[in-house]
Amino acid sequence: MTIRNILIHPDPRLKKVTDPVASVDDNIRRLADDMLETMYDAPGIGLAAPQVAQMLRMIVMDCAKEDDATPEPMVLINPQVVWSSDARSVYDEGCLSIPDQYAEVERPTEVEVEWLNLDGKTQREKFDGLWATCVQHEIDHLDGKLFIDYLKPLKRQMITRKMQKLKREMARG
Ligand code: K1U
Ligand code: ZN
Repeated sequence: MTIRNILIHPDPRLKKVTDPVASVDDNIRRLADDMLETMYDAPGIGLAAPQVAQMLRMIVMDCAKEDDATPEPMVLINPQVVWSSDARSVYDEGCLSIPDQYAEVERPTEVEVEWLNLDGKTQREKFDGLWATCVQHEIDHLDGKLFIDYLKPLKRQMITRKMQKLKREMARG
């Protein structure tokens, strides 16, 4: 397993709509292992393939809360929201591609999602709480959408400028 480099906003790859996974093979299973390791190392509760420069519809998540909780890693290939609740909830979201920046985003409280698992079998599950927020945030990544796209333009610009500065500093080493 390898810890992959996480792209930092702004990056054109984070704005692209990604391609469906054509077949669930060993390359995809290796990528899933690497994405989970990268997510746990960051640390984060989710990660989408384009964040590690793989332009595929694939996400990983583990929103098991407490520090000593049993890990609940999930890999979702070609995930699709098939139902959303009318009820909406607000969560102070972060993003591994926008480090140290948080903002309130409103999304459906519950969603039902269909996806392929690592055996290529179709799965369907209803998510609520942090899992629902996270799965919607990750599926947005597959459509080139970031949580800052839900914010007012001025706030979005402010965060983008901070990230441009951070990337200049990182490049200087
Ligand atoms: O997609 C990502 O960039 C990962 C992101 C997922 C996410 C966080 C909050 C709301 C929705 C989606 C993160 O994991 S940011 C880091 C984070 O939230 C966290 C890190 C360590 C412990 C607990 C949370
Ligand atoms: Zn993110």
